[in-house]
Amino acid sequence: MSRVTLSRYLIEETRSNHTPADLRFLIEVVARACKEISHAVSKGALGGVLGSAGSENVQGEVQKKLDVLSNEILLEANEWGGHLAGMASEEMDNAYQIPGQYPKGAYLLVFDPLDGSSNIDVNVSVGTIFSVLRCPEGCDSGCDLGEEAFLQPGTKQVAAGYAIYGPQTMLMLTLGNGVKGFTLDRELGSFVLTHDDIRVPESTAEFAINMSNQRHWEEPVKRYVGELLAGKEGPLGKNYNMRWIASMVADVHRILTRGGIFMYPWDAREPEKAGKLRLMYEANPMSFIIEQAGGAASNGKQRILDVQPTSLHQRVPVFLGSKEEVERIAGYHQA
Ligand code: AHM
Ligand code: MG
Repeated sequence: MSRVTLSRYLIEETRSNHTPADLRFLIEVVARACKEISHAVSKGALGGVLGSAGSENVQGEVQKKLDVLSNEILLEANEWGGHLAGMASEEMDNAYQIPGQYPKGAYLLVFDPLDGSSNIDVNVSVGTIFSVLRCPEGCDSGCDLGEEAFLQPGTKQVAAGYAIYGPQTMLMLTLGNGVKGFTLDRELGSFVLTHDDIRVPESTAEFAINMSNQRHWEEPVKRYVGELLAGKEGPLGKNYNMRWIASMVADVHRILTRGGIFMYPWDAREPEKAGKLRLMYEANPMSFIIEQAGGAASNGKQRILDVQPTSLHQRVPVFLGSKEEVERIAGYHQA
């Protein structure tokens, strides 16, 4: 049987009228940029790409050289093709304007160019997360694009995905009709469909959270994790295993593969911040993927995809993965 590459999959999606041709082109360009980032990540010390860039991003976090490089790769790959009205990135203060010499298109691209970047220097999986929105009417013409154009709830995403740079480089993608997984064939230079119709098991016995913050959590999270730790003897009546990679892409990828619940709750270390993870760059695209795979995603109080963003770099508590467990922790927030 012939192999289905990402390009062929996208062309078939266009033929069946599910994916407009310009969206197909956009996804192809993002995938090409991810290949380039994958290449840079894999060179490590040989490419001189490890370590800090000596700068900070808008959230006051130290930028790694690969954060900066990955951001540039995505901007350069996507600015000229005529499919975008603008871009926004976790690593940039403001929305990125498409340079005047290039045509503009109908979509907005939002990304975390290198998620989990604290893992780069220790050679643990990192990734690129992206989300595609439609540009509101009138914003794709000549005018400068403001932040407001991006402030759309996650339900408005037309596509989302992530690339994981691990033992294999993979691209996981949703166009709103399920989730497909593609593995990079390094000899061919193509992403090949290897995981059709990915489903998150409804129930699970595995959880992911940074336990070192336990004393700073709110009561519902303390209660829930306490019950998970109590195992068979506790109210949930079964033993749970724990994993925490500190790369959202890697933790979510495991959950898509074998189930589980991922949590990054609000905590009292920086009480004015709603959480650590960002709504637009991390929570929304991952929630879209997880829901499309049959899982659930909540901020404890509501479905993440329903949250109306008020600013580009907004943060949000995140509970996502197997439905049964996400519903349980959301229920504890209501109790
Ligand atoms: P980053 O986008 O700056 O890399 O931060 C996001 C990452 C997530 O990938 C991961 O889930 C989380 O931060 C880990 O945080 P912590 O180090 O607090 O456990
Ligand atoms: Mg991130």
